[in-house]
Amino acid sequence: MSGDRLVVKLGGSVITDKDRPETLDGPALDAASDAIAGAIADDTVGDLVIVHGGGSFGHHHASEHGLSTATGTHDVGAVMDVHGAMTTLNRFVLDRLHERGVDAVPIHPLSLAARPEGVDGELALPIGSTGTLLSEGFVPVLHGDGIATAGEGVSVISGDELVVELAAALDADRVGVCSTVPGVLDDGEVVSLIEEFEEVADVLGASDATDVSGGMAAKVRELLALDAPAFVFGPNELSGFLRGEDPGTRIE
Ligand code: IP8
Repeated sequence: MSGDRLVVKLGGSVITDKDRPETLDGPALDAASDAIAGAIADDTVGDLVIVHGGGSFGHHHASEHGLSTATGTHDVGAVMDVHGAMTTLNRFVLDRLHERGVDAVPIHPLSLAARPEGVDGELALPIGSTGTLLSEGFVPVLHGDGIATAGEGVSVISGDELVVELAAALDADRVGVCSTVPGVLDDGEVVSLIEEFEEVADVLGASDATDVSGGMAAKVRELLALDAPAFVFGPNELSGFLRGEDPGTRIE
């Protein structure tokens, strides 16, 4: 057993059909759940925290209501649309993991996190529940969500930002971002290592479907800020990452 502490993001575009509102990609979620359950059963993972993105659940509702990481709302209906869709998706993820014997427990960021100084201020994310669940042998599963934001009501927090915050606060050994692409691409080729944002600024295009939190460029920026190495890889590589391989693009 590697004993590594891992934080893994399942991209919303991986586990949902991002172009059709509130549509799960069942086979993709099954495959990701198989990879996670298999690695846990084989004892190749130490501690594991999972974060999933919004895909066609959160992003669809956030964009309908004009919500993003920079713009919030005081409309409780809008808050519930976004949060409700994300808890529905979270439930799907939990169910598939439970079916495979993974002791996954939900943590909903709307109930936990805040931006007490507004959209540009620090993220306040208490990690006592995540850390304690981890040490008690559970697999915490967080997700992109609404977040209480001073001056804005409720804005959006992306799974990527949660991954970065959790990895730093929980002293993760490795971070994995499972995306629809096999890594950060330059002219169709996977960039093997990124150490500076400027190295890849030109090749990081905008996301191709509704994404209110910034696509690949924002992901890379946030992952560069971490001490632990981060890897961006495609769905087929999830199992390898969980078993200690270094797939896709390494960001550090
Ligand atoms: O898909 C955003 O999370 P992401 C979640 O990780 C919402 O950017 C609520 C749109």
